[in-house]
Amino acid sequence: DAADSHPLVTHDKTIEKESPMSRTVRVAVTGAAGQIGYALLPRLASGEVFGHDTRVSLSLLEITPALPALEGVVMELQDCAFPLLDDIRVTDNAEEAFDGINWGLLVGSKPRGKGMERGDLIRENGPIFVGQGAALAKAASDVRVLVVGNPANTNSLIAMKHGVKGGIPRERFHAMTRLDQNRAAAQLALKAGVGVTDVTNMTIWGNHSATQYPDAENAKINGRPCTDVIGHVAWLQGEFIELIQQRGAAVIAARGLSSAASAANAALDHVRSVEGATADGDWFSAAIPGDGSYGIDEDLIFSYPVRSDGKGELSIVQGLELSEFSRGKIVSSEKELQEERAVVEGMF
Ligand code: NAX
Repeated sequence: DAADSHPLVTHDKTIEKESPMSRTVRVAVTGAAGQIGYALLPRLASGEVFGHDTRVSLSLLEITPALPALEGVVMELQDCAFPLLDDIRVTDNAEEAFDGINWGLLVGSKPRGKGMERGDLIRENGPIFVGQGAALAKAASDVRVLVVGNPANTNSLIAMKHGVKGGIPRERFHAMTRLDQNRAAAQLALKAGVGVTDVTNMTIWGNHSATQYPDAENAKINGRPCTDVIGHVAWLQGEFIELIQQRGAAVIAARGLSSAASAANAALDHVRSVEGATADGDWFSAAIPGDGSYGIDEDLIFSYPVRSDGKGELSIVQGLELSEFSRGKIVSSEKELQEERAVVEGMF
């Protein structure tokens, strides 16, 4: 039975089997009326993520004032007449939104206001993830959670602290660094004059912030060390890293709005990478709870090189060589995450 072989839905009571060939994955998206939501939802409903034999049921969470705008998005989703789209639930109640979900894509949060420090943003948005973590603990069990809303790593840590109280394994809480991975791979491909799929083993270490470390030393281009192919160490250690760290700001400066299409695309890549088995020898980047690997503080949601077994279980790639330069970068991102955690510790 195809439904029984799906890694995420086997034991979930909410899965409705309509025919031996069809199963339903229930996905919640928060901040669904925002700009990432707008880019994300049609693609989720199209079947490109869970496959063309999987029905998708959407559960959309917004704050009350944004519900009218969300109604418009729902109209458009209906007007796409997606063959695989089942029901669409719309609510401003997190527990209702998360009832029986298999994936929670937590996109909604408040944007950083003018002159706002990172610490202020953390304090502002933390309570959202306290409430949503608690709602997940009550309403969902066989769930995987991807936090996109910034500061994503620390928001995910908060949600995890509350989610585990309801029995959700800590490993199920992720934060998105896939956009950073994609940005880094694309820039390396441009520099080397190759296709983007020729770049593999692209790691983002640490925080989804300006301290993140895009690791060219362990990346490969057509199976060869990226450092050999590109050669230009000063560029790899300088301009390249800065380009990736500052890419979000560059998009805002150019567009007047933050990355949305690429962020939505990355969220879908993340889900796909978790669901499918990782190709031999490769890995992807995701911020996940630590396990002491590379001596990094376990009690953080930290971006690592990660592999999926195709059954939804992730593991951190072991044994990568880290130069002094790399270690320094990783430690500074770890420090930043520890400082962020200190700001929100009272919310756990
Ligand atoms: P928008 O401001 O367009 O949309 C956010 C939506 O969230 C709004 O509709 C708002 O009403 C809703 N919202 C606020 N509080 C909520 C709550 N408590 N429950 C449910 N919904 C709530 O922002 P958008 O451009 O879509 O970006 C969303 C988040 O993604 C932001 O925090 C942004 O910083 C973050 N990003 C993260 C990225 C990453 O790589 N991890 C990259 C892109 C993006 O910057």
